[in-house]
Amino acid sequence: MATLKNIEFVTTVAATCNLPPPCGAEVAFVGRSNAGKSSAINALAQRKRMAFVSKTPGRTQHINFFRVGTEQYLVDLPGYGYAAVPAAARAHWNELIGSYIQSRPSLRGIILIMDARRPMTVLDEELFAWVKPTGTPIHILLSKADKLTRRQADETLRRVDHVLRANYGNCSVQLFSSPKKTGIPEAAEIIRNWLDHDDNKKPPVKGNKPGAKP
Ligand SMILES: Nc1nc2c(ncn2[C@@H]2O[C@H](COP(=O)(O)OP(=O)(O)OP(=O)(O)O)[C@@H](O)[C@H]2O)c(=O)[nH]1
Ligand SMILES: [Mg+2]
Repeated sequence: MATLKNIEFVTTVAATCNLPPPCGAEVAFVGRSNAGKSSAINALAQRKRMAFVSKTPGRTQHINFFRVGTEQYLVDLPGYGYAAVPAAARAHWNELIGSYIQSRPSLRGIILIMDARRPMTVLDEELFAWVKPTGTPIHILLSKADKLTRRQADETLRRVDHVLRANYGNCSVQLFSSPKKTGIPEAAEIIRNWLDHDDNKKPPVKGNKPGAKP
């Protein structure tokens, strides 16, 4: 079974110009503020408090790098869509996230976290538009699945899978819960695959234009 143990914090970055050199392989965790990105990293790492988790949205304000192997990294990004931060800070985060996602050569795959109770928001769709031209694969974790009944969770999974099949190639989805540890082996397998192999990127989809920034 694939694991992501022995993770260690490496560095935190507040501006694109300070990003570490793009050597090796990276998998980024993106999604709406408070969706559960940092919690998912902790759950996958089987650590309690490595990435900073908070009930207050907008807690991850910088890009945080965690090493999972020789020149292999998980990257925790600030969330998008949190209305309560000042417009200037929001614009800065969008710039940071956008330029990282669209131009990072070492980025092998994106884990997109969506609250299973509110999947595929407009901002999530805008993120797809950013990513699609790059050919970077996306795997969606429908987080907080523990807050839904089994039936609701399965229905949500089916619905999101249907949208992906119709609109987005190179994209997959699963249910996830950090406190219940649901979905960890599946997600770890995908991340390991991305980190260990460099053949996951498909050619960019023709005719696609980047959308507005989330
Ligand atoms: N029930 C439940 N709560 C979760 C889950 N994942 C995260 N949470 C809770 O949701 C809140 C936000 O979690 P974070 O991991 O900090 O979310 P984030 O996406 O990193 O948030 P920002 O850094 O602010 O963008 C915290 O109170 C977590 O305990 C989950 O799978 N189930
Ligand atoms: Mg966070």
